Amino acid sequence: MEVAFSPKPYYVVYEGKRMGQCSSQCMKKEELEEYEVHPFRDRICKVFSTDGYFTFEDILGMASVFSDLACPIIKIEYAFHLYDFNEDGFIDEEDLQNFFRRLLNGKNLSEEEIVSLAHSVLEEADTDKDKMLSLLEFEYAITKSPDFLQ
Ligand SMILES: [Ca+2]
Ligand SMILES: [Ca+2]
Repeated sequence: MEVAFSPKPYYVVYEGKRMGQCSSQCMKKEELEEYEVHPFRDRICKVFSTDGYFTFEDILGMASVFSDLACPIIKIEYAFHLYDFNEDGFIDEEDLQNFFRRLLNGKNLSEEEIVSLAHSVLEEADTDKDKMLSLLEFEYAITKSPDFLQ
């Protein structure tokens, strides 16, 4: 079965309450619980599900990406979609601020620190200086610092 990355992003609205109404082919709510504490849970649901539901294929796709055996490039491409909060195909400074706000939630970082962190990451990774990270720039940055994906 083809479970490789599809470049077509899913523009679906995720409704958490629908999760419990899935048919038997869908993932049960309990099976998703390990993702509930994930700071990007809503993005994971959005990127991987179809119309807010998890079909069997969606779950296979998600499992294949989160698997240790998954090709790093596929993981990076999914991460790119997860972190592209405004879904414009690039990761800009606002996306990065969103990312750090979620990732460092509860770490008592001030808004200024988040903004400056996002700015310095963008500065470093934005090789063509257009103030946005393309998939290629993102891949390159991740490859240099694999911890970023964790
Ligand atoms: Ca974006
Ligand atoms: Ca760029």
